[in-house]
Amino acid sequence: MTSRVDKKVILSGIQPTNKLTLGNYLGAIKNWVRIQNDYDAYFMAVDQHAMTARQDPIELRKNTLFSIACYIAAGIDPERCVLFVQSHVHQHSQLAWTLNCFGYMGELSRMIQYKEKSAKSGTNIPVGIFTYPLLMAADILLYDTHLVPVGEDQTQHVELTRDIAERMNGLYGPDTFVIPKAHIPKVAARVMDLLTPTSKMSKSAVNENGSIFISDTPADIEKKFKRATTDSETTIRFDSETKPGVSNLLSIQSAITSESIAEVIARYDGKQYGHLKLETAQIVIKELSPIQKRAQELVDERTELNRILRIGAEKAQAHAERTIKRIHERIGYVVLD
Ligand code: AQP
Repeated sequence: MTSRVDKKVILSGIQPTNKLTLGNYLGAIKNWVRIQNDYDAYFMAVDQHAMTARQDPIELRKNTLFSIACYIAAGIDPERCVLFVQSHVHQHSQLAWTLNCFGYMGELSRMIQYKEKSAKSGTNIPVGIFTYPLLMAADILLYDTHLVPVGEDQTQHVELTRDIAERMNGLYGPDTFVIPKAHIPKVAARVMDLLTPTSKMSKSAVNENGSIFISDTPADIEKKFKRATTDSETTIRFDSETKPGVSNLLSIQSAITSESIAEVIARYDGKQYGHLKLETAQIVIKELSPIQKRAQELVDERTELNRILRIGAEKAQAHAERTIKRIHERIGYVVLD
């Protein structure tokens, strides 16, 4: 058997900005479950990243706990992986400050997400929206991460992390930081908004009817799929350019059942959009119901969840502290034994 130390380190996280969506589940969590045994895996709820937008404190706490509970309910094994909440490991902000001193204004201003998010923030743009890629770099570098599973929209941040790590390796020695790589999953499900299928399904969508939340009731899920935008044709075929709505429903089914798109389409020979919508809803309900139920039990009961979070924080802190000591020694801080 391969031990944790022989395996490559993989790290990923989701912001608990709202309730998790079917997009987070199919695009991230389901893939984490699939790969957790192949890597030394670190999975977290990145509550400090959520802070770049205003959060209701009660909701943020609730969403953070529910996120972790969903990871476990979906199949993340806290005994095998390091499962934790970002703010439980103070070394993330500690390393982020150091990286703030090595990242350049110019490279941060080129981040597409900064341009998009600052445009939404109006005139008072929090500094965190500008500097959060450095917190993300700290998240990654703290655990000597080799691979970071990310959506296409986050690859620029992994590139930035690599640039800063290489810069510091040049200054302080080649083994100061492990240079990470973006890991684009082989089965990369990209779930689109049900009402506006040209945009990705998002936790913070303006109209919640376009997003399926893991915590939605079966009745809500069915209602949302029934209202899903399709097109004026009647044939069920895959074309994300001209038929984004229908293609999204086919992709969702394929991501859950592991059938190819062609196999899903074959089941709809001679059937109508109504069948496709209803059956997609049923497949999603069947997949999410047990996760929802187990996650809610974990949150309601809390003792087990607290135990898992405490162990996760301790394991993460132990690794993070080793990295902090190494970096502090290299850059010239006084390190106490
Ligand atoms: N619609 C999606 N399809 C596939 N994957 C998705 N992910 C998010 N939405 C989809 C994946 O979930 C992980 C973490 O996402 P995040 O919440 O940290 O950030 P995000 O990508 O900005 O997600 P949201 O839902 O759009 O967040 P908000 O609304 O808070 O800005 C990533 O792996 C991402 O690819």
